[in-house]
Amino acid sequence: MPWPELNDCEASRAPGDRDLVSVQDVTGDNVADLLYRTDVSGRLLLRTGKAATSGGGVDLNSLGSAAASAGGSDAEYAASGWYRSDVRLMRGTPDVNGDKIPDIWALMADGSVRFYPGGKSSMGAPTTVISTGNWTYKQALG
Ligand SMILES: [Ca+2]
Ligand SMILES: [Ca+2]
Repeated sequence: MPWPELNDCEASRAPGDRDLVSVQDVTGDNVADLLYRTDVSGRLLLRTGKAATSGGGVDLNSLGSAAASAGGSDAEYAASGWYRSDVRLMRGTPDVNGDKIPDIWALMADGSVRFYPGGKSSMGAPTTVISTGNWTYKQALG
């Protein structure tokens, strides 16, 4: 899903080069974070949310721009291999493997499906759950 609305201080980026992966607490502080893909560099980036000052939950403004986030900038969550030409479809889910950190299912360009275990600051090593070629023509994931 292209995400042209995402406000960011890096104004040189063209709209539509980002895909939302998930809005869940990745870092473990019970405040939602924003995980997204940038097709500019084929990476996953993590924007950490700030707690709302009243009423609980996340301060939505902290997810609106890198500068307003808890970390003050978007952190690299996965360093490479996440171009749209690498990972055709992906779906961030709540925790699957029992460590309380959200995970990702990914449909690769070769038609395989991988499970990526999330970490608090970086993506873990994947497990291939459906082998090459089997899901080549799937149009949606999840
Ligand atoms: Ca968090
Ligand atoms: Ca997990």
